[in-house]
Amino acid sequence: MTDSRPALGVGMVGYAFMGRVHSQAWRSVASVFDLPVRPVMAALSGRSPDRTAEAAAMLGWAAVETDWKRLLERDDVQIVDICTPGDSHAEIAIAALAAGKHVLCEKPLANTVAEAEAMAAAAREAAARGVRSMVAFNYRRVPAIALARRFVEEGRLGEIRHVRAQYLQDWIVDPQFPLVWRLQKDKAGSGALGDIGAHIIDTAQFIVGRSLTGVSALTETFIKERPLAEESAGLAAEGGSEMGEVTVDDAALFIGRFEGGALGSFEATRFATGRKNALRIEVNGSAGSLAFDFEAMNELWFYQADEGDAGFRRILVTEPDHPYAGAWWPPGHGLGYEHTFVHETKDFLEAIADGTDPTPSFEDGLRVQRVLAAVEESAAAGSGWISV
Ligand code: 4PW
Repeated sequence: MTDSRPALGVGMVGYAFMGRVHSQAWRSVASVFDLPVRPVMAALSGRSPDRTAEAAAMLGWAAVETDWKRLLERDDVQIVDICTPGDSHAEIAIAALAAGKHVLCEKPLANTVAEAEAMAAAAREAAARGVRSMVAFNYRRVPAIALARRFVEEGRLGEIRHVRAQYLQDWIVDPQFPLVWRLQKDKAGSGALGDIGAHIIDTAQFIVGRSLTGVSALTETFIKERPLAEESAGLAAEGGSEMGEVTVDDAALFIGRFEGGALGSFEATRFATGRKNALRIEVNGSAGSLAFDFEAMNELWFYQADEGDAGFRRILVTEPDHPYAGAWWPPGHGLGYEHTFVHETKDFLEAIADGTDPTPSFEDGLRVQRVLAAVEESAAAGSGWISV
């Protein structure tokens, strides 16, 4: 049987960790969700012909390009999916939008505010032509986080007073772990701050529906030099004997104030020994609280003051009426990291089909970028208050 839904061709740039997980999403989204369109994995772009061809065969891409600009010339590509380090996001995204391609771009949106501003301006101009763009803050699409957002929107937490967010990892605790691109400012923009701090900034602003207005921050680079990387894939790598300078933060901590007066505390670190991917957020409001930890991603903890002293109760976010969950398995059969990307591509494809602007938009990505810049400025100035 053939799928009669109109096809939208995807051209993806990059095939490392994010490229693999995005590929998995493009492969499965139309078989899980009843979409008005179906994605076709038209072409994968990477610099090395052999390695790109090998990745394309394994991940399910029909063709290979060794220059991303070729994707923009292809008639079978309507969507460009950017899975490269931040130093190339602006150039690729702006060119793709100008060529009339819808763009999905990995986070953080860019390496600098100036790049993010140019991307947001290009996205606004493209939207007027019906060309859509979205930044890949995938954690918004964790069912429990989307449910948390729903609870805040429904007013179940009352007035929001506190947001406590952490993103804790430990994959570079070993000083011998090599100097991969995520530890180089020219490629990544910043360290734990932009890579994982960006996620908690976006997640917090998404859940409470308010933006940060100012911050005071501390950053630290615990290990100043590391072996140069010989091989790297995802968050794993092999190093050689030559050393190089670490040019980004290992950890970033900051406090902030949200519009409306809520107070926030944020911690992003790759030095939380034993914590692998602990994106945690707790929100306290006048009528209740909620708490989430990605290491138990199918659960949302919820407290409602009018329930008396019952304490926090665990909601297993796998019910058919919970966000995204109904399309998958029966209640109790949980989801994983990769599903958040399936949800992201679903929402993106639906927005394209409906002719609406998907979120998080490049404007939302720019908003996060401004917070990242304010955190860096504050830390450099001895933790002084910086308005966003
Ligand atoms: O976006 C983040 C990455 O850059 C991820 O969600 C986790 O942290 C896994 O790798 C890094």
